[in-house]
Amino acid sequence: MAAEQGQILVIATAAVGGFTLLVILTLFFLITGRCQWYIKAKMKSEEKRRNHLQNGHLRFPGIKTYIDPDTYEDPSLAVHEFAKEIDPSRIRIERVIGAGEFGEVCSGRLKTPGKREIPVAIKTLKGGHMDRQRRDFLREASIMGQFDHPNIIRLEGVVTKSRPVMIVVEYMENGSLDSFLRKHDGHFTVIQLVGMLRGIASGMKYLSDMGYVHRDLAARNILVNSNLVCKVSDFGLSRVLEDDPEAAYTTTGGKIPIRWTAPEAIAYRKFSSASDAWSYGIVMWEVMSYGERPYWEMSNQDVILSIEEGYRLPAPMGCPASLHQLMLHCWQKERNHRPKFTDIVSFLDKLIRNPSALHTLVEDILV
Ligand code: ACK
Repeated sequence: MAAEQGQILVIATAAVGGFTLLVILTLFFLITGRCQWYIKAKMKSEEKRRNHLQNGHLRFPGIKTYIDPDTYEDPSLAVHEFAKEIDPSRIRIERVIGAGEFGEVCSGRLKTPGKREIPVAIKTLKGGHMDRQRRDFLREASIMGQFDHPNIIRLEGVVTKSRPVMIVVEYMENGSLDSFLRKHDGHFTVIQLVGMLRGIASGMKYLSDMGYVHRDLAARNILVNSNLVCKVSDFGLSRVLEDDPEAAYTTTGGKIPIRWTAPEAIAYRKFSSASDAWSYGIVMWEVMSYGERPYWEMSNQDVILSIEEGYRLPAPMGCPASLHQLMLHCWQKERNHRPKFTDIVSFLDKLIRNPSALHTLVEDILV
């Protein structure tokens, strides 16, 4: 009997011991497993955070946002993050095509890594420049290099490791839109002009989606290629305005191209995609009038006063009423009432698909 009891005791002790060990082991695996899961999850979220933060800049997956190169402590880091360094032996300069604030603009050829040669425009920084000039010059490349759109001028790369410092961009056979239109006064169909405007609006939609405000949208800052494709160019924030002969100093000390600029941007420097939409309306007027000067020979002060009193540019000769309506929409005093670039693109797309809507001219309504 005693022996039986002893046996039961041993079995019971062993069972309790075994069960306890099982519980301990289960707990141990659960805890270490959870720890590992927790560590893995933490690492993943850290990796995600690192992906969102590039060089201290917040990035969101799927939404590409523009990074102001001036937020880099060392601006040369910005240019190398956004622009490829080109070996100058790959560049063949052919001729001078113009003058920029920093030096000559040339046309030439760039040998691509596949050995094909492509036509390019080359902006050079003239010798004897200050560090500040070099930084301002390269700022444009740091901005352009962030964009990838058929209606934005494409950056091929930069030369910074040898002299002269250069910015190499795609070649646009027909040059600036304003002089191109003046040279070909009356030569295009309304549909061709609307096609050009559609391209510019599409480029501007891309820029506004990226959070980039151009501030100097004007026909002189649009380039045209041999297929009549228009591309937005001239990036560089304040530098653009320094460089623009149209930009005048305001009473608040800024330099602003008055005729192209929204009233709130002139009055208190409130630049936004909505002020770019005002400028877009002026570009529409320039295009439909084949490069006429907005407000003709009126002085800047008279332009400001007239706009304040409610005056708006009339429709250019032969301009469809629907396009003048769109211009007036872009020139609303209240900036939130102006169309977004996405609305402008869809409106122009509809006109292109249904050109009969372009037959009514403003002159027809007035008689
Ligand atoms: O009106 P344009 O012929 O076009 O004269 C000016 C000049 O250089 C000074 O800016 C021309 N230009 C600028 N960038 C380019 C480019 N990517 N392709 C062709 N021409 C250009 C501009």
